[in-house]
Amino acid sequence: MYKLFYADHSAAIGVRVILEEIGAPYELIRTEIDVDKPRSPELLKHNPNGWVPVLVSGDKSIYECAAITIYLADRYPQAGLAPAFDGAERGLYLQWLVYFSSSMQNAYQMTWYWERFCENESDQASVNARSVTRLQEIWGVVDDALQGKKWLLGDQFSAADIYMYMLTTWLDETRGHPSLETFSNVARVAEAVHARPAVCRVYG
Ligand SMILES: N[C@@H](CCC(=O)N[C@@H](CS)C(=O)NCC(=O)O)C(=O)O
Repeated sequence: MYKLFYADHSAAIGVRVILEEIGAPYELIRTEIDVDKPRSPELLKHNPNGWVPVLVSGDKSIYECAAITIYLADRYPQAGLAPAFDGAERGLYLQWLVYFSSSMQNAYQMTWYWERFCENESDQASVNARSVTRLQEIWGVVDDALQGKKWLLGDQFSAADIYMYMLTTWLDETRGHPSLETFSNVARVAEAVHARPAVCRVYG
């Protein structure tokens, strides 16, 4: 039985979808992640950064959404969420997961956690504005790459599509973010991911 440190709408939701896809039993540990609230000692024991997701398996735990995704998809190859180690699209699969977890998530963090990107509160507007332009640039790269493709890896669905779907749900026009419809290829793939039973069970 896996345990997943979890908060609604957070990066932990993508890992939850992966667990649903592979059909592994898991327990959610609902976790406080508000910037102004203290972190539980239990969370800090597994992740000193104080963020989710953290996946606990026996006496081992892992944090970082992309790392957990790679770990689970490789551990359950029958779920068909990752190209094999020697598969033609293995490199592209890893590329997208790392790009999402580094460039894309950082661009979002500049909206939600702007104080981590500047010394002075007076710079908040500048950091937030750069978050918006980075999201435009990065989603534009993803959208171009999806031109003429069914999924990120072409004909093969993978955990990278699930990760991408999660990231689309964070676009928030009230924060000035571009709308999902701006990126028609991304919107098309996101709709197809949303139709999967495992995604419906988690997102409703
Ligand atoms: N790089 C980490 C980032 C995870 C992350 O930003 N989690 C957010 C929720 S989406 C969180 O727990 N934030 C609380 C905090 O950073 O203090 C990952 O990909 O797992």
